[in-house]
Amino acid sequence: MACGTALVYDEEMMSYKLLWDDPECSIEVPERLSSSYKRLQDYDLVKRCIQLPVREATDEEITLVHSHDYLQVVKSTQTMNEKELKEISQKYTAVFYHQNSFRCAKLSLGGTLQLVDAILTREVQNGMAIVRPPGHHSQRNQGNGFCVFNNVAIAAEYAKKKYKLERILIVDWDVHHGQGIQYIFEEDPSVLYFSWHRYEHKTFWPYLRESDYDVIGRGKGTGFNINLPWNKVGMGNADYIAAFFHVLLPLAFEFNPELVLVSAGYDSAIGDPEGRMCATPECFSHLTNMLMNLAGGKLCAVLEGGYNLRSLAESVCMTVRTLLGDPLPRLTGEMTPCHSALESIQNVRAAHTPYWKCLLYNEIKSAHDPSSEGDSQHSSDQQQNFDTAMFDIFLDSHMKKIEFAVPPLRTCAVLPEGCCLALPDGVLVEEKTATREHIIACSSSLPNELLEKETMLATLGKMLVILNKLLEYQTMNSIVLSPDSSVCATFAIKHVLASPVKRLLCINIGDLGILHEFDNDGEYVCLNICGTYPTGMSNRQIYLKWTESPNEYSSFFYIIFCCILPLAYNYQPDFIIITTGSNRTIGDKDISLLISLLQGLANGRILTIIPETEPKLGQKLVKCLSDSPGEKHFGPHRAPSLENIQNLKEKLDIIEKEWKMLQCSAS
Ligand code: Q9C
Ligand code: ZN
Repeated sequence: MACGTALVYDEEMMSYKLLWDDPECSIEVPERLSSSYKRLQDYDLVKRCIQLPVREATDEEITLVHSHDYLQVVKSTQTMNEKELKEISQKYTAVFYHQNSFRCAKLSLGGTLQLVDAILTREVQNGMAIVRPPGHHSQRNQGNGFCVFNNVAIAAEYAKKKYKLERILIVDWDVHHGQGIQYIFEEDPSVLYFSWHRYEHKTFWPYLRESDYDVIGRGKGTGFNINLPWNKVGMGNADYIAAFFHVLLPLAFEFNPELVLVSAGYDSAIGDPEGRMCATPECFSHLTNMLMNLAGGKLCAVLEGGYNLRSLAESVCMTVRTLLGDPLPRLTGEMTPCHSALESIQNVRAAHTPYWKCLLYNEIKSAHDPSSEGDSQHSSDQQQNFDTAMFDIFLDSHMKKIEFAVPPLRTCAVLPEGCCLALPDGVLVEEKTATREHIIACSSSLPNELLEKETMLATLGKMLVILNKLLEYQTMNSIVLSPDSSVCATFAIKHVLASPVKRLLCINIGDLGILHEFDNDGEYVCLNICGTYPTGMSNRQIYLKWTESPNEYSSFFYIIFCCILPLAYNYQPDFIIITTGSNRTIGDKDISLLISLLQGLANGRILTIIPETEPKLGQKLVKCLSDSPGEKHFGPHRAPSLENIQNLKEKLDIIEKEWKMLQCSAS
């Protein structure tokens, strides 16, 4: 079984640089690599990765995408003098060549292909290549935007050819449009290309009409090119996360890729002089985590841009840390996407509506007109007077506040007597139990007769031990197989609310009897997903109806991205309790996917409570919670039913005023 995270790095790729004065190219410096690597070492991340050596890419590999003529040009730069190098560079746009450019470009591409091989031969689960020159701007016949060979595009062609892959997703989170990748796959439905980019209505480099949202691919590739132009600077965490929920992820899950390639540019992070955006380094942990749930976790991140050395290094570390499976740092700040971001998101959704089943019901959405909302204009003013030193000071204090703690235990389990789950590494079965008096003291909210059952007391006793471990962050997450989910959940909710935890999120799947009577007067957020529900509902006690037909592919990803995750990210809980009850209308795989994605929140602090009569579900969830290798196979999916969508949109109408991350689709 594939496990482990690979890291590709070689300092030889620092052996080229800009030789003359050119303000347009001066930011692409060798230190981009060393400062990223140094930071990875500082955080002890390098030694936790499997280091892969780079190699030179072959002519045959380079010409998977580039012309022989262009290859000859790059080859010829090896023996040029400075004057000739400058002349040849000026034939292209925003790119510079050096005597070592060809060698480094071959290592950069070869390193990327080494990573693809390691992932697709299952030597590793995922990985990152810290390479330069970058690739996503380069085209069949030319270099462009610091890029010599198109590493990620060639990686996709290579994977198609060598491993017979039929569906590859490329996510380009660099702040520039990877027009090179777009041109290469424009007519190719086997590669889904997503790029967001600073655009400002075509006034930002590379100033292309074809970077706009309505350029969606051609011929057989129509619908497989997704452009999300940012028309303002200052986009932040909420905007990026909203773009993932409302554009990329639903389409990516419907596409069901066999491999995810990330054009991982960090000029989209805060402090970058090119991007002038505001997303903090932790945001990249969350983007990475969400993509790790596609393609069975086969994710290959390849460095592109990123010119603020501090921000770049921290963001690279966040990506690698997440690939390794560490708990994610929490996102801070107001989770409200700005008006301009919502407009771009709506535009690209509308442009793709004819091509994706999950967007089919776009127009059913109640009219939400973002122009009527006066709030959430961004800090673009702050971005007008750009001052690198100011961002360094910000970043210093910001990084100090981030919690990197990894709890000593990953998963604690409470299992009934005689239950035999196959327990993966990192799972501890709780044997300690709290005293009868202690349990009773903590159960004032429960009817006494419930505590009379010996098995119930035994479960609550162990759960109490686990709850305290969770609250002290001695364990990251936990699972309880219980004789009665609703009793356990009620007990757990009370206990957590009595602790310093400020924001508790409960997600109940199926019927949970007494929980429905347990009054939630706004102390926490409770999301119920069931087949039937009461009529009353508030912003904090939410009832959603969603029914999956068994024996069919599932469409649950739809409600996850359009509702559950936006709400959860909006709320930013400190603690999550997930409970399943009887008559659930959601399958085992769907609950696994949900839990896998929710682990991005609350530092992964999740308590899962399921009925002891469901050991098969327990087995799946324990693997998912403990991050067992090879467990993230969730696809393929199907389109949601009209009935489910209608039920959902009715409810969304009520709560989207409070939960700004829900606002998404076209009116
Ligand atoms: N101030 C990459 O990030 N210069 N390439 C634009 C506008 C070109 C970026 C000048 C930027 C190229 C890989
Ligand atoms: Zn860039």
